[in-house]
Amino acid sequence: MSDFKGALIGCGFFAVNQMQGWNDVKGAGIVAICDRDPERLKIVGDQFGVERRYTDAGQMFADGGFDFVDIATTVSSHRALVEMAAAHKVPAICQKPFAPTLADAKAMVAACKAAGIPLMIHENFRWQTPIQAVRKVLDTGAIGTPFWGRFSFRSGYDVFSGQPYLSEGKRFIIEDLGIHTLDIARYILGDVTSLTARTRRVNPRINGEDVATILLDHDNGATSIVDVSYATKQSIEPFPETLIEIDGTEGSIRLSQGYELQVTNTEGTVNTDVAPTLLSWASRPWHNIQESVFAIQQHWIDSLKAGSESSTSGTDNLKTFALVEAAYESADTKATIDIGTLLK
Ligand code: NAD
Ligand code: 89V
Repeated sequence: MSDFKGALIGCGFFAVNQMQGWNDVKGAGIVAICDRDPERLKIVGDQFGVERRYTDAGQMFADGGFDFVDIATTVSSHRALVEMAAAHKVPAICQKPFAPTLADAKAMVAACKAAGIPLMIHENFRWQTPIQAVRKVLDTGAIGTPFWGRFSFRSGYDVFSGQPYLSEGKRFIIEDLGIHTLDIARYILGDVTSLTARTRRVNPRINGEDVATILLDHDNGATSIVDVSYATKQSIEPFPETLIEIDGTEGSIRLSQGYELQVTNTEGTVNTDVAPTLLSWASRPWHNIQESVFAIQQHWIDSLKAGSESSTSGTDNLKTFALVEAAYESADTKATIDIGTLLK
């Protein structure tokens, strides 16, 4: 039997990827699942052969018998469920977006700290193979010191068919997708001091913004642009690729559509294929995201074993979530937002 026993709450659209990921993770397995919708509970329970099934998370925690909980519900339930995990001293993974507000997210981090349990936000995009490849190039020093970047996700893909709730909220692309792109910008160029944003809604059938352009000032003096759109029709649909441009003092990096990585410096140009692996259970075009689900879940187990903080811990992810809050505030007020003030 696996070393670490997990319980998963929320058996919806994305949780199926997480369950597949847990099957592949070394040293862990899911022993109990919960969904308040009995139909989803049955579908996922039958597909993955999990016998312990609950419609009430409180009852599942009361029964116990697991070492960590994986919260895969939508955002409105995140705070209550993470606080429930803290009350039972059960280490927790919580899906992005962290919480409805930054104040909620701060309270969740404080509750986990007080309980002495690790909290990781399931911010998987930095774990994608092409993003890891860009990070590795920077770490070799091949392009010197980066001073400028662009992190771009422009698509016309119909995300609403799989996730209909995305068309309903007052907030859309920054909270749901831009949150990943902002996290990648932090992962690649470091923490952010201030931010300016502009948004648009192009699709008249949704409530939130579907286009955002965000200017970031990083701690190290670098400047970057995060631009995201679900209103961009192109000849070859790039979903769900994040495209990256980085300029450094000694060279440049370009991550282009089709998972092509190009590194240029005084020694010349090197092109590398950084396409993600198509896991046995994965399907295109989602395989990039699906592989990163496995990777972040393996990282969680490795971190639990080592007693080390995860890469996207609650504390770390507050700094990404603050950028989401700042982007909405900046788009509303047209002001440049100081991130340090938000994080106080
Ligand atoms: P979904 O609506 O399909 O599934 C959520 C499930 O949670 C539903 O079955 C619902 O009944 C259940 N649920 C909600 N509150 C509950 C509670 N208190 N107790 C028990 N069950 C509860 O949503 P989804 O599309 O699977 O998204 C879930 C989360 O995953 C969202 O936060 C979303 O942003 C995130 N997501 C992340 C990625 C990624 O790449 N990281 C991709 C897609 C979705
Ligand atoms: O991350 C998400 O929640 C998804 C997707 C990757 C499609 O944007 O909505």
